Amino acid sequence: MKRIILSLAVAFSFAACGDNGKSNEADMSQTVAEDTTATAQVIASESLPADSSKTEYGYEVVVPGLQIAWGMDFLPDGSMLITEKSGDLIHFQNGQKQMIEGAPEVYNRGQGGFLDVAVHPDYESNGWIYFTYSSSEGEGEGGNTALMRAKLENGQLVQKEDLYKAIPNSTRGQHFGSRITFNDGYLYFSVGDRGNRDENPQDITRDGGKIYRLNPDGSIPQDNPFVGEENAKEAIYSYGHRNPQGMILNSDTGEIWVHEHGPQGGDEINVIKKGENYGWPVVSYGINYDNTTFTDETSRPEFEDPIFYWKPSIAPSGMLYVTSNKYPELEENLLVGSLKFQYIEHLELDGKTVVAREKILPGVGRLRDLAQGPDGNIYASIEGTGIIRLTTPASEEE
Ligand SMILES: [Ca+2]
Repeated sequence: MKRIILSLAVAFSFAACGDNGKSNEADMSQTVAEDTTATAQVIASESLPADSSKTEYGYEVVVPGLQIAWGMDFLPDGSMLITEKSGDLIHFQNGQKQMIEGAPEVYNRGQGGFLDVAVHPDYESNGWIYFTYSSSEGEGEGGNTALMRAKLENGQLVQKEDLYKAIPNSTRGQHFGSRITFNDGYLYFSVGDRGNRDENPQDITRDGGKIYRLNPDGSIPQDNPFVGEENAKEAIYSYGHRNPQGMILNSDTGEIWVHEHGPQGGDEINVIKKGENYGWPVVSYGINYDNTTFTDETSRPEFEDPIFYWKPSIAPSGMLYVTSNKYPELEENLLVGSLKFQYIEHLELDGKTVVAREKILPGVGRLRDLAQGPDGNIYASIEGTGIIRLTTPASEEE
């Protein structure tokens, strides 16, 4: 279901008319008439208190004995690929964990390490598996986020291809991103601002604080928004992000959505649009974690507003757009993991508007990732516990 709502960006444009002289009412009405993809209004979590879930969800531990399983995805046979942040790549098949040989060497520092894994949607015909991880390849001390693809044969990664490496390397431990998602034949992945918010997110000639779009072989789509711009990183699809650690294809709208781990009170959900700037750190709903402020502005006409932000922050990690009919109340809704409050947040959607929130499995542990298996079940990665399957009273009777 799609609804067209006058966006707050337009409202702010009106407010800003007198200041920048660039806008006038005629231009604005033009914008409203043409912009049929206007984003929904900005919803604050404060306006939607999260209740306990209506359904009494439970869980079963499916893969025990993991530390920080940062990413997971499924092969068509239902077996699971799992990254351990410290560097292990695990194939979980028929109840057994098998270490995959030949995993990339990771720079395991702070928030960096082995990050996401994603199986190509046409895996059965092409066999490609994609990974993001922090890598020390290239010049300079430290590391930055890299994207690789490879095939899995006899418990080993083969035909490894380095597709992207963000530069420069940095010894800072913050904000590597990273998630991988496919849409419409393209691969999208995220790199956080690497703890350098003043230089990276607003500069398209630098990596960091970006969503990237590539062809699955790593080449740059010629209709990427900054192709041909001087010194631009042509893989960039959108910019002005902080640390996106959740990314999904909303299969209802056909859009890539990300959440980004924000400053204190500034975690956001953004609908990704080609070439747009999401404002970090010029605008934000948050403040620094030491309670000092860095901006008084929450929105500007030239930036894309989030559709939702959390205040207080939940420290989001992992996101899932549920398409399975095994969980009727979750279908076509979002699930987001909370590292800080240790539960799964269910965000009920009406189009692009979050209309309700609830807490699933409160106290379960620090959530890293969420995924839906080919069996239609929902899985979550919990630090120190492993991979769990979300159950309902109905599924437990089966
Ligand atoms: Ca933003």
